[in-house]
Amino acid sequence: MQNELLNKERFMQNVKDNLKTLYRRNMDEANPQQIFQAVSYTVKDIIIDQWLATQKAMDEQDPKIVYYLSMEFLMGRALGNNLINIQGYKEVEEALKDIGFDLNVIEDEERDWALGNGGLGRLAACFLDSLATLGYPAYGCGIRYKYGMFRQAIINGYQVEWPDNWLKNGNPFELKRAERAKEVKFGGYVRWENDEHGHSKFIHEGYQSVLAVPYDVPITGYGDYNINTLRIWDAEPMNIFELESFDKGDYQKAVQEQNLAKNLVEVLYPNDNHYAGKELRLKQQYFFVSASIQAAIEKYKKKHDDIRKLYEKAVFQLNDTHPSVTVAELMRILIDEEGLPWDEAWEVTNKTCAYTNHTIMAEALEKWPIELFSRLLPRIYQIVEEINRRFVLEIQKNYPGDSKKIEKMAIIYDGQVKMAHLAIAGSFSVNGVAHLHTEILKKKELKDFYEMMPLKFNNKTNGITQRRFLLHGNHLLADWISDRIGKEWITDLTQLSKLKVYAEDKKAQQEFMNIKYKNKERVAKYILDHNGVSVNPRSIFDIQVKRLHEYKRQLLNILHVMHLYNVIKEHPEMDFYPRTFIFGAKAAAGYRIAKLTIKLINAVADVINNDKSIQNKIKVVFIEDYNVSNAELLFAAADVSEQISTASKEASGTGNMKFMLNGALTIGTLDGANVEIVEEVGIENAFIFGLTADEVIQYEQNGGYNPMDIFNHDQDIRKVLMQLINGFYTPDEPELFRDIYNSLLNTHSTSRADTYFILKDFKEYAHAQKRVEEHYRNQKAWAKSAILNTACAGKFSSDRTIQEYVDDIWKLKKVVVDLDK
Ligand code: 26Q
Repeated sequence: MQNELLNKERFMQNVKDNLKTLYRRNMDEANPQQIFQAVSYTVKDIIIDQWLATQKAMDEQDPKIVYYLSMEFLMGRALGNNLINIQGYKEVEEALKDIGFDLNVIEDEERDWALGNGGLGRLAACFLDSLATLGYPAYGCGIRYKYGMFRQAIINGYQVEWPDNWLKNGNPFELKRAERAKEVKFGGYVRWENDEHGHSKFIHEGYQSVLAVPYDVPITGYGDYNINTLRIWDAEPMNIFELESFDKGDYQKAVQEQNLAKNLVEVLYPNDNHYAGKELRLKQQYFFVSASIQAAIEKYKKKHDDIRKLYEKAVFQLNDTHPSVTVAELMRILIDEEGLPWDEAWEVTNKTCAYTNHTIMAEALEKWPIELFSRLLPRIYQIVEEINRRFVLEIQKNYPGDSKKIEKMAIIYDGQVKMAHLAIAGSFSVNGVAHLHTEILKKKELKDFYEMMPLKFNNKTNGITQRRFLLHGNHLLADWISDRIGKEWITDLTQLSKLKVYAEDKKAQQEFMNIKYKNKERVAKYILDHNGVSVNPRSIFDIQVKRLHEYKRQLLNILHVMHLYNVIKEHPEMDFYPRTFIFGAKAAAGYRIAKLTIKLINAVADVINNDKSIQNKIKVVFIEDYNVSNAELLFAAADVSEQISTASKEASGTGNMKFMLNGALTIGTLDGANVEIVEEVGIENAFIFGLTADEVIQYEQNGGYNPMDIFNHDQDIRKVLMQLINGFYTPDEPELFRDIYNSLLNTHSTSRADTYFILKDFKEYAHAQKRVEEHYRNQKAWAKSAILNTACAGKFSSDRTIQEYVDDIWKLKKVVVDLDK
């Protein structure tokens, strides 16, 4: 085995022992789930030693630690990833094969850890992987939701949500750390009191408490022995005994505290890029922030007595505004518990917190009503008020007499607490997640803040981990690459540029396309098993997988499919390269138009897939329950990557990078990181279309455009749009898609028509799709472009992103772990 800690015989012996201990079974009696559990415990055993060694090294070296605070960690599955990282995947695969088990099947026994919605949550997971691989000391801090992202079923074409009871079979990799529990307080009131020295002191009374109990999960890095920790918090009632003792009097409170603990971590909010001002959500935020900050300070104080130097040993990175109550919670602890005066506390806070912005969508901005915020977190609210008072003074000093600035920048305004403003005021760094996104923040969304504090602003273009999205998800391509350029790419993705010399090599092109074909066969089988639809792996696999959102424009994609279908029906003789359009998307449970779009995709799929007359030229497939695990398969099998958001709306995107890495060509707008993808691979190896971000912003400033002009003049578009309301796809319910039709053509009280410029971009999109087809017909040209996409993906490793965070923001040093110590 490559990992000297792994010995095949010993490994299998441990699996056998674990089977006995856990299930009283022998190998030949065990089912796949039991094997999964036994193998996972065996892997955990190996990891534990390295984890201990890392802890020991951290203790001795006392490094600065980054605490990555995030409401979401979309981890996917752990087993395969851990095997990859400890470099034992192939060996364990063989060992299991010897006893008649397929590792792939065993891996499928693990439920996805779906503790996140989409991009932001998956980014956090990639960052943990890179931090561990690079050897930087880090904690991921989050919530151990009992139910993660809902499981999606498609019934009669509609999305149906099922609870994700991911912990049902237990979680072999987690470790409960009851001894590290922390108390978190909600509600009540605050009063003043003088202490023995006559100093006034805050007393918080009448509150409800919950006990935050951490579960630690080991985060393996590739190859190295450094194991970091993901710490996710569960909630338990503080005073479990009080319920039984009626004489204590406060029976009511005890019941309330029980309920609070039960509800707090019950479920992940399934909104992506959309803020819903739910009280429980704010409770979740404060709950995990307070527990995490308390734990970090406790750790610091074990070794250091001067709390004013906290920033030398800790940095809190806020993953969007969701944990931005950190700023106030840290102030509370520094002032109320550590006794610092305000100014000193503020300096410490400001040197310890950093904020990442992930969106410019106005509807995603978190604003909490003062009433709710102050009732739930009375002391925290007082502190936010004081932060705001001082911040407003600062604004006035910079812009004397300019009341507009205060209106736009204040933290508390118009009855609301603006979390982004709190995060910016309290942080030393504010970053966007792709070059274009950061520029838009500086020039538009956060212009006033940028002008007042330009030095805080910086860009960190997102990245992805090649260990999961190539090495694990695409074994064939990974091996092919290693055969050509060695294995260094696994920890240095820029090495991929060495593949450029193969772009025009006939044999390499053949091999590359063959691998793609095999991966397409694998997905074709998945589709046959799950959808009962047979698709041709020789057709172009054109894939759009991401959360369903109007700005991501799945609607543009399906309207274009409807158009193609019309064209093929009208011109059956026309040459048309067969195409399989694959969609995967979850819609937030309350997002009506998004759910209707899913129904539309499925209705179109039903008609087209069953129309014999078009001779399988088009197939449309909706992948049920899109998640990290089936994503890995899909990226590996894609020819075409759909990245077609309205320019300026997608902060970065990360799926775009995963497709590119696996040799898919992008059809997309100049939005988010697409801009940088094209910079790397060359515009001739992608299909770029549509309005630019500047143009979109221009239109928006002028009140939009009139989609009716397009409707009136373009018969192709008109025909497609009429099919939304004439029962073409749903004869029993001709009006079914009326709302989609209206969203494109009618101005509403809340929004103008075609807010996302779908009709405006339609023609150019259709034309770009024609270019896709022409390019694909030339297999050599396509293979060259595909190889170049992989070869030019080096920039998009999260290793690069993390190194930039370390150099510019966190200033961390690597931990050196010596296993023999
Ligand atoms: C906020 C308040 C209440 C409930 C939910 C939310 C909420 C939850 C999730 C708001 C936003 C999100 C998720 C946002 C997100 O995933 N943004 C994406 O982040 C990626 C990583 O930076 C980018 O690549 C994507 O462009 C961006 O859309």
